[in-house]
Amino acid sequence: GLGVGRDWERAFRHHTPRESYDVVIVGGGVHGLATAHYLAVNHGITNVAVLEKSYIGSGGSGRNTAILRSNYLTPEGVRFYDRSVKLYEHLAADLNFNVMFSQRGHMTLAHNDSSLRTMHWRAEVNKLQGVDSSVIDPPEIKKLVPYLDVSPSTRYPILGALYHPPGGIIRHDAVVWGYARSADAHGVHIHQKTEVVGIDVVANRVTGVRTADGRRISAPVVVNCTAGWSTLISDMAGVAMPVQTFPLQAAVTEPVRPFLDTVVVSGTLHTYVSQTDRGELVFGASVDPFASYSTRGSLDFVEGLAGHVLELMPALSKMRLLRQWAGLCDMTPDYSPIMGLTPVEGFYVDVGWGTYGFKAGPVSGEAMAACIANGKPPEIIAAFGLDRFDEGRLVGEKGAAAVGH
Ligand code: PYC
Repeated sequence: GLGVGRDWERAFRHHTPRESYDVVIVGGGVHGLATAHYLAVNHGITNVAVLEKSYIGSGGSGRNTAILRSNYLTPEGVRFYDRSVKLYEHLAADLNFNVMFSQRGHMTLAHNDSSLRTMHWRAEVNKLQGVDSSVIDPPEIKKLVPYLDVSPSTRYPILGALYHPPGGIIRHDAVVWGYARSADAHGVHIHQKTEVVGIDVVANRVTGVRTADGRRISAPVVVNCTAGWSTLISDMAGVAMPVQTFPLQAAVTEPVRPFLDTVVVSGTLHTYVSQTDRGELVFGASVDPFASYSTRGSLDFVEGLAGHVLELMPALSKMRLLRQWAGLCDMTPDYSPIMGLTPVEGFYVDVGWGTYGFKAGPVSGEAMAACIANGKPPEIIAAFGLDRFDEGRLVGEKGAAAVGH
């Protein structure tokens, strides 16, 4: 049995880096790989390198809780994430790779009048953008998630929920591998263990990058698709980003019989939970309360998480946690991303994802590829430019966060 798979073809090839590429993408997560895929497939731009300092998907793409949704608060955000859900819906067919998207529904609980008001607000904005969301009451919630304690005697009684049927979960690693395989098949070079340590800029124009192994790779276009390190990479090009980096922790239990068909989120109790196809419960919370680059788990996090989860679903008290981990979230002042051109010609950014990055992978790749090919941001990301911070055009998306930050 151990020999099975030994002769499988590699999903993507190893190449010696060229001396120059038309486009260098920094960061081999879902954003970088999707950008490479859509550059090749939608625009015929294939002389592209993706440089990843570790292994592909080793950052936020492999550390998130795999939740997809488009039930945001601003019209710009709803349109953007809806396009991502639509791309995810046919991604398995587009990539010929099973990404296991399960549109099982997404429910955000309201435990007080002000969050119920926000749920109504989001539902109305969603409907106006053609996205399926509505506010449901405790008996409907109980029908969808029988294990939830909806009684009025809890510390934070459940008053209602924003219910979003198109939301769900996906196999996040498969999304990374599928985009990598497709980009590679179209001629893109993926270089793992290739850390960018410098970006060359001459007369306000990008000319290439330098790597930790001493190479200089020239390119007229460099795209920052990193998370966690986005400020450090942008600083190399002399572009300051209004971003602060915080760890976000998550944990997974032992597998049990399927009983939870819906993604459940509680902002008040700072937690979200879903059940994977293998039967494990995946939990997350809000970002850690201090800026840091640590990706270690903490006891403080699991203690708080366990207490909050048991307030929602007391029947889980005997379940054992198997693993915990953390990823890095680049928070912007308005909780919307920073995408598109920068003051340095040829230097593009796709950063500032906070806790929303994984679900935006496909639409970001599609939009960044169009931005690079046409030299200007497509309409769907026009609101997310870096210049909005100078011009006071913020896109406040904090109200759509799964949990408080
Ligand atoms: O925004 O859905 C979300 C989310 C889940 C985990 C982190 N963010």
